[in-house]
Amino acid sequence: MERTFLAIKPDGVQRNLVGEIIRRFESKGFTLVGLKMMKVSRELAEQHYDVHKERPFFPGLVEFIISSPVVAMVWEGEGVVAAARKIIGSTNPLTAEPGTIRGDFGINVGRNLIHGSDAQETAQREIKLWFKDDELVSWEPNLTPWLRE
Ligand code: IDP
Ligand code: MG
Repeated sequence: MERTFLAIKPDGVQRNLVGEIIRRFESKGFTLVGLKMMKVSRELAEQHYDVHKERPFFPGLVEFIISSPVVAMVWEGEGVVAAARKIIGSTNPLTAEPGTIRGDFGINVGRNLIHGSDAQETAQREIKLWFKDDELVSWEPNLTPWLRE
């Protein structure tokens, strides 16, 4: 089953949006299979954002991610990678569609509340980077017949 990696960034945690953000993926019908609150090490932050290491915003981004706790999650469901990106909204919250997390709660690209894997291969890499196998829980929600035919 398809899985994606999501992380509520320090601004989402500090602004008390953890419940609101999780609620959106829960009520959509996706399945939570991993969840932990953590302070991110510099090494993990740098590995996670490795593709952006040459970009001018990289140092500030790493400092921000390690500045305060994040909530790391793995969600499961058919099509969850692309659907989660839609629920999150585009990178700049100022122009992100209303109804998305970033569109509803943010105004600045450096404070865009949540990370979501951008493709299935990225999701696999990020899940491995952030979670040990035994931190992920495979389970069958009783709701399944009411969510899909
Ligand atoms: P994404 O989070 O929507 O996938 P990416 O382009 O992968 O966006 O960038 C990763 C993160 O880097 C963004 O979520 C944002 O926090 C930060 N970022 C991207 N572009 C800028 C920028 O121009 N200024 C400041 N921070 C940026
Ligand atoms: Mg990205």
